[in-house]
Amino acid sequence: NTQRDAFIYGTFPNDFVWGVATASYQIEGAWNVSGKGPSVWDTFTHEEGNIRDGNTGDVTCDSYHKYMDDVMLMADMGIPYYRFSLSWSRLLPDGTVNNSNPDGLRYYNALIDSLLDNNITPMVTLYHWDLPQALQDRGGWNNEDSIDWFNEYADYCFENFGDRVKFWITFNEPWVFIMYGYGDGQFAPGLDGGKAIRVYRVTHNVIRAHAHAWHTYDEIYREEQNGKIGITLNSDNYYPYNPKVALDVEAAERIRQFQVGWFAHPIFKNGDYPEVMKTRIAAKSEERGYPVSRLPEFTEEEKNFISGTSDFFGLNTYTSSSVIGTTVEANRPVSWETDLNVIPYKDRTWPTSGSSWLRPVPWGIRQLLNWVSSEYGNETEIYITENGVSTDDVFDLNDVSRTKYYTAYINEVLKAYKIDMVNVKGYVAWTLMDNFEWAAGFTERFGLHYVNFSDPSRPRIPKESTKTYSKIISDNGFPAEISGGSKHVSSV
Ligand code: GBH
Repeated sequence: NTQRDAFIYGTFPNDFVWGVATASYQIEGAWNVSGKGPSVWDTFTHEEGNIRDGNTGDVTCDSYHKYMDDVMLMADMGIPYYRFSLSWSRLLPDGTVNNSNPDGLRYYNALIDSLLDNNITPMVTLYHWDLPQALQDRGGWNNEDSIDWFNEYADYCFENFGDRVKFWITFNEPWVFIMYGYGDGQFAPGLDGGKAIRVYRVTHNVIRAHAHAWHTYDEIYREEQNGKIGITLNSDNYYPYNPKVALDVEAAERIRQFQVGWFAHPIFKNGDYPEVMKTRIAAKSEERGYPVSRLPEFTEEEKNFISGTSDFFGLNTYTSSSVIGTTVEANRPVSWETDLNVIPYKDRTWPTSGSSWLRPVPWGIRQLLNWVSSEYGNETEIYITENGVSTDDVFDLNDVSRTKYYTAYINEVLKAYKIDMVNVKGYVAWTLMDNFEWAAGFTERFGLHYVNFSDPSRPRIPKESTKTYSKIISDNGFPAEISGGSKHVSSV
């Protein structure tokens, strides 16, 4: 079932952060104008066969030209925070600070200023997957120099925007762009055959790049700018298929460690990978005749440098998955999956959405919040930096499934906060408007606003769910009914 405990009434703390999110490549368009350099996503979408409907982000929502419309949509909804990402190659066309693009600076300055004029607080992601192509040509995240490239770019952003931006996210979902981009090639830069070795090396660089940028902020900017900086990780709520079977319980914990712990254990704990990854990958490497473990090692100095480098835990989550444990070793080529060795299982009774991987399971977000809190300590502030649902109906203004999804999921976040005392500080909905959904192109719609991609002026129209989400925000949750007052939709 998808509903465990009954709907509850109650509100979030007064300083709870409410927002909507987008990402540069998914909304900006203007891929080659005003001095922008190409990113790996420009290259990837321009190559035939990579995107479901053959589409690209060349124009998408055209937010490069229409950002004022976006700000107005949020103002109309009463949205207090806007999470967006910066296009690295719009700011630094060849990826380096040797060549900066004044129009890129002007664009983000104008966006940030109009947000602030409308009382919307920016939350800025530095990296939402669109690496400058010029850096990919030098090996991208597989090159250790990427640690310095990212640090210089981050420094440039803190310096130019940090007077007004007080909430920074270094990386959005590193697991996704590493596994899909450098593992099997479904996402840019489209490299396959990397799941045995490359994904581990790339992660090793990305974690150090994250830590380096955090230290730069901490040492050079924090005192004057007074903001927060952290990382956003993604996970389904993985839980044991049968909670009474020890093998399943272990399998669920193992996949959480392999997906979330891979990044979070070093960053939030002791600077090092989870024990279960170290042991299993070493053993399986030896078994298959590798001279050393495929999982690289951090030096003691690096461990000290990495641990404690996130001011909050950014969490993106959309769905749940159960997992079945097994002792049979998979007889497939060595990979992250065979190192992990669990059998994922999706409950077919759950409702569907516009995306095959996404089935709404509201209680999953509460379970996952509880796991993050107990694993990384309840002093760790958690921000849900993405949560939302898609439809495959591209023109769905009366989006009942989305209205239900937000109501039910946010109510589960409220349970985590009020009943379980989880330290959850904010909730950001994905997404402000329909946009370029990566390899799915424009076939899956996650927006609170409909966008007509056939109309050159890219009009945005609010869907029904905007009203629901606006009301939750202005109520700061689900206040108890006052007699004669308005009644909340609680039928989920
Ligand atoms: C997030 O990724 C992203 O941060 C955001 O940009 C994106 O628009 C949003 O969620 C919605 O997808 O096609 O079966 O191989 C969420 C993690 C990873 C989930 C890739 C879908 C592809 C599954 N996503 N995955 S499949």
